[in-house]
Amino acid sequence: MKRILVTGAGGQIGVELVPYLRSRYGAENVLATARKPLSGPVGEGGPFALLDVRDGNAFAALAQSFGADSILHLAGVLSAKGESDPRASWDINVVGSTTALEVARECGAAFFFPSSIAAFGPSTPSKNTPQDTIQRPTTIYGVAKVTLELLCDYYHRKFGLDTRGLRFPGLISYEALPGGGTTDYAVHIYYDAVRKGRYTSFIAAGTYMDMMYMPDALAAVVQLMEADPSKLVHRNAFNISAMSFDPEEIAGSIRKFLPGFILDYNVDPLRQSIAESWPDSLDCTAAREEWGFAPEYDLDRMTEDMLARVREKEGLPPA
Ligand code: AKB
Repeated sequence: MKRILVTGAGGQIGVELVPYLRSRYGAENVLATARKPLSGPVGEGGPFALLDVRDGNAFAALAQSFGADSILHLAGVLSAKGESDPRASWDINVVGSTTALEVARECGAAFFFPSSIAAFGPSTPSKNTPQDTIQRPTTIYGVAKVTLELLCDYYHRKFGLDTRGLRFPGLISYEALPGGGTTDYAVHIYYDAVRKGRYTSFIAAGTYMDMMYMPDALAAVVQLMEADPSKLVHRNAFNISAMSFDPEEIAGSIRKFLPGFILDYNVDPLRQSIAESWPDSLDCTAAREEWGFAPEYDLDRMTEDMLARVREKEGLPPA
């Protein structure tokens, strides 16, 4: 990657990925785009442009004038939010993404997109979910992710486009809050632990989902994009995960650092049913073998860092 265009730069991943890329590839070589103006490191730390990803002409003109050799297409609507307006979710997640694929084809740019554990459904084997398996998701978000995975395969086979993707698990981070996802509880729990010493979970005890700390996710994107293309068998998206836990286990990890922490439940039926339709744990062998995926954070190491970072953000002294 030398000239990188990032869409959806104001989202949970974008606000961290853009500065990470700028520190590696040079600020001037990473063009951040979003639908709304952004302040801070993303909007002000390097080139920035307004872009609605559904506007193919504007998108192509921007990619061409910047000389993009890589398009990292992050713009999207998350799982739970998608269910409140499936049509709008489709519009952004599929129409916007097919536009992004076409722009990448016109520019001869490599194309990255974040797929998700949402690309699986209730008929997928839920434990140690294989890389290649049944994908019949029940959310509009998941249907869009499968569509994009298939399109990435198609564009690679038909046009030789350099497509690469990651099936992200729940991502835990402290720079920007996720919005409208099912795994969001695993971020909120840290904020409430620091602010109130307690958290009410909208996901039930015993519900396992794959998760990963943001520094590992950022490293994975760069590692995959820099991987030797001849080693990549999968051009749709790779299973990746660093840990799998339920609300009780993350609470247990928090109690190692905040012994009085209290967890109770007020389960949200929509997000609970989505969570139950997703895998409990992914098999990441293909990612390890094809491009060397190796996350560094386990649950306790992540918890220690998250609690410290959230305290800092809240203006509290170190514990
Ligand atoms: C969501 O919960 O919607 C996302 C995801 C797993 O794709 N975090």
